[in-house]
Amino acid sequence: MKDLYEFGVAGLAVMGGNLARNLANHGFRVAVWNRGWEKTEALLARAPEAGFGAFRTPEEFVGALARPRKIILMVQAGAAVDACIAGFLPYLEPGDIVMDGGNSHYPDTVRRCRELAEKGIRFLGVGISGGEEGALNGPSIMPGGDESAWPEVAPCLQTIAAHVDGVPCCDWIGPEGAGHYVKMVHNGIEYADMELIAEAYAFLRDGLKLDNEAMGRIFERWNAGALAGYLMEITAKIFRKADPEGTGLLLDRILDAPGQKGTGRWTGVAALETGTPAAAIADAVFQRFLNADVEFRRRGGELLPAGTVAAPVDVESAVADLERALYAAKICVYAQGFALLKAAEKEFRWPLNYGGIALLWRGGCIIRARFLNDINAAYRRNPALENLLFDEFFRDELAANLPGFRRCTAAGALAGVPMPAVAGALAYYDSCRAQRSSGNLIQAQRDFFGAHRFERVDRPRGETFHAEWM
Ligand code: NBP
Repeated sequence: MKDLYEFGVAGLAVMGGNLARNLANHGFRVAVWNRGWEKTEALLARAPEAGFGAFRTPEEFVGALARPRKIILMVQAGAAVDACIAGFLPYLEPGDIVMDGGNSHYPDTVRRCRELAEKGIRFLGVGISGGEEGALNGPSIMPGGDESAWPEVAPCLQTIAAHVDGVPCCDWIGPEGAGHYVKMVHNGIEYADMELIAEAYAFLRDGLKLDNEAMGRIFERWNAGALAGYLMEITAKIFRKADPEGTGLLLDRILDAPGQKGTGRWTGVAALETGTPAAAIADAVFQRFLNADVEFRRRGGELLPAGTVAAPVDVESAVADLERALYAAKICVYAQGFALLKAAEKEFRWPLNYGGIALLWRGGCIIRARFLNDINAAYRRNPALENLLFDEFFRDELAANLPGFRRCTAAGALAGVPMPAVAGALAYYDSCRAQRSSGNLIQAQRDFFGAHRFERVDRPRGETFHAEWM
């Protein structure tokens, strides 16, 4: 029994290898397995001090673990997860715990939870954020699934997670796919956060014609204020990085064709499926698609006139407005992200601790930012908060920044700088405060062409009418 390993890591690419090292660095006895032997060999060479037990077959690997076995899969999302589970199943016993630490789509996690529960295996979908650096030094960890397994894996996961103010960035999220759902929303917010920053860069570069040096200084300054966070910090550093080929700033040599791996798209789909307005997140995804098509934009640049409107610009006040716009838009983006979390409560009956989730995202992950403390405080003030925008602190913050938010959005439009996430966030804000929206006209049109009926403002809700429009 003494020689058995406490924890098994399956899948030893960048994330799995580093997570295994993180576990070993914290004194856990770790067994490792990878489908092919090369990655195992590379890991053993990279971290000989870790004392890993390395195994070539699922049978040897599972057999080397203390019961109930605790295995975390760190393989590519999708078929690889099912293949690993199928490979381990013959050797697992009821009560064993299998965790999927990859970026799995939450409906797959729901399915796996149910399938494995039938076999007595406790399955957890564990969202992990922070990339390879986070996996090694402390990621943000979002576990969900079979809650009976949580007390058994919590000491380990909370130890290896990032810590902020002594609090681990890892706590129980909820049943079935809740952990992976929350990780997905994290990634959706990450897309929107990155898009907002990229739009600010476009405005500074193309609208205000600032050079890289000046932009670097601006991002450094912003990172010392309310916008402080990892993405601002790395952006400021990007403006200082020279091209190793000696042509100037590396950023200027990078093709403007952004990639994506799909979690932002899943968030957009979840927003549509749950009927949750999260346009800034969806816009960030669409913008990556549009920007990735370099040739299309090149043709568009030749064919489409700019029609920009010259307006007098005071650079200093334009930059100040941009900071206000960025902050206010960020509040709107997070309001949309947290609305998506709330939707999961309604859609899947997963009760989520919103304030607690904000705390998990303060360290280890990509969206870590000072601002998350304010979100946590908002949900502590009112755990049933209907929308983040309605919180008193954020209402005041928005009120203070709104004129700059509006001026900046208008300035971007006049200068022909595409800022869909900033503009969409402002439209979201205004839509949330519209006591009389334009939805009456939509209802009239629907009734006109399709006899879809409408409610009247002067009759009780639920009573519907049809008009003879012709
Ligand atoms: P990858 O996503 O690149 O996956 C490579 C691993 O999957 C290798 O160990 C590979 O084994 C294994 N694998 C594949 Br592919 N098919 C398999 C199969 N049928 N059976 C067993 N193993 C299989 O690795 P990663 O970048 O380390 O990411 C791991 C997970 O963590 C992913 O879900 C990813 O989305 C998530 N994640 C990644 C990051 C990041 O920054 N990279 C951040 C957060 C989350 P092989 O060596 O035999 O081919």
